Amino acid sequence: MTNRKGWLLLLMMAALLLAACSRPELQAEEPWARPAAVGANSAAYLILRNRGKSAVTLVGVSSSAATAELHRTVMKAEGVMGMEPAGVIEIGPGEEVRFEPGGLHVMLIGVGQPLAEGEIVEITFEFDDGQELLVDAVVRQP
Ligand SMILES: [Cu+2]
Repeated sequence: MTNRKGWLLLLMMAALLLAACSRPELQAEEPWARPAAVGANSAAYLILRNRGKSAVTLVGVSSSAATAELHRTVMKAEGVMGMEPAGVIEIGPGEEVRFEPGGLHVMLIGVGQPLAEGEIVEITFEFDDGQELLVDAVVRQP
């Protein structure tokens, strides 16, 4: 192999690595968010499916619409529902994690502008390796 071919190969590998930074192995299915008035809370839901060959670890979430947190709805006491931070969420290869009413959700705390049906809420999922996944959630009734 000539030196020039070696450099070309290196450049191509660097380009491939850059392309991998957007989490192509993750599929976001049916992302949606609840309508909300200004200052009120909303929540977003979706299914995150890992089509890759290794586990990914979700560590946080952010949104341009509101302060965002990963939450889990839990039974606090007999018949009393509450919610708590979901912590770190691992998605194994071939597995899916469902964010759905009554379970995991992306809490949107104090939306900056009204979320009306049909609008789009941008949500960024953050992973432990520094990569991110941007998802557009459609505002609709449950
Ligand atoms: Cu919540």
